[in-house]
Amino acid sequence: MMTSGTTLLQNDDALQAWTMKLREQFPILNEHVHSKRLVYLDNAATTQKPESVLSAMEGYYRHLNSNIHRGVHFLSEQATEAYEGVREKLRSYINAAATGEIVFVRGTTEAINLVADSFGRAFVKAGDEVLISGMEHHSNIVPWQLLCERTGASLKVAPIDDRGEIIVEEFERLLNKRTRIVGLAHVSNALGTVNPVKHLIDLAHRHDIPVLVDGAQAGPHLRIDVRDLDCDFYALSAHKMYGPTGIGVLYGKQRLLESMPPYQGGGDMIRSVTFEKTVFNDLPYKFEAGTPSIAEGIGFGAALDFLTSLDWRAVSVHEHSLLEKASDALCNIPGVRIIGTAREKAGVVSFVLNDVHPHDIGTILDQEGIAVRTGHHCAQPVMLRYGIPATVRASFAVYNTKEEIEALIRGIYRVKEVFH
Ligand code: 7TS
Repeated sequence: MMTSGTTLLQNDDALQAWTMKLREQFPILNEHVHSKRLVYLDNAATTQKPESVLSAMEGYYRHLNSNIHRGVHFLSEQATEAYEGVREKLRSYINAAATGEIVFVRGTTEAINLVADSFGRAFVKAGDEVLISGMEHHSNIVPWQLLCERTGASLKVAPIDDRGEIIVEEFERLLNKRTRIVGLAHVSNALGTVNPVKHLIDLAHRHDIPVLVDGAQAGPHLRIDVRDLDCDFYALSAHKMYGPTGIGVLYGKQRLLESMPPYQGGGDMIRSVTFEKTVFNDLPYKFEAGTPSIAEGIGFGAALDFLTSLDWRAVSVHEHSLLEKASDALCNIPGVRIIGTAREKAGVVSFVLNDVHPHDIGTILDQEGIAVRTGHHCAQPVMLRYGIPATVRASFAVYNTKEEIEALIRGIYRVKEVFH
């Protein structure tokens, strides 16, 4: 990890050694599937976890297990300190201004539902508009549809072009005085497109419209700086960032979070309760009702330490080289069509092969020990846009190797043998 990205760029052996060292931290990568060494290329669904995350979670249950924010006893104080320490780590990792802007949630899905519900109740009414893009995950579509149904607002969609890029002029055209909020993926899970979110946020802000960025797929591949982006909300899932399931974060600008009503009621989110009146707690606790996922929070902290330990120039060089190698090799296979050819991509290559159903491809690859995702990837409107029912999606993480890409390509030739 001491090797600089520039050295890696020039030296294939150094890159290989760097990756091998990283792989040692992930015990599951030694597993065998159908008697073949596991080739895990389903990282956009969830990444694998390093030893440090596993032991942080186990350590909590073995040595610290207790509820947080309520006990004066030793374990509770220690657990509270550990959990709140992660909030500060997150604040620093995404460069938020204050820990009050870091709301722990179950994941990206809950983060978006929280904003759609709470911001929606405060600011969205009949006749208003919510603007999203044509490449969103269902998590960044359905909560807004529910809001629109509830309020009589309408959902507008900025279209994407054949490459899988948002048509910026169309996006700009759809911003108007009725638009209350914009929701955009930073990176598409179905196409791999990296959206120019900073520019799109700037365009929305010219109309004073707040923007929520769905960062689920950006978290593992990009360094996120919420103040540089100037986004109003940013949503992340720990499990896509080498951390556990069941925990994620909603970043929100303090001014906005303060103006929004609570999402759920219960313990921890109150200052005082009588039957007549409840006074809510300060940020971020106002949005955190009930006992949270404590072990998972602590595991998220270990995942952030892992991410912070990486040389991000090297991550970028390595992941781009995997993506390029996979895309080039797939393009050279007769009958393969890559879905999503944006100029800026991260971590994902989606494709179809003649009229072979992606599920059949996935099943044959599985027999070779290769894990990919097949289907609509919870992005059915993207499939509709390209006139296909599904794709095969290979998605990469820092620990993947070029040998694994070669295994994938051999697997696709095996599929061709079976079907022709
Ligand atoms: N947004 C995007 C862009 C995603 O890729 C996903 C999950 C979500 C939101 C929801 O995240 P969650 O952690 O709350 O479930 N995407 C995928 C995927 O591509 N395959 O499995 C899950």
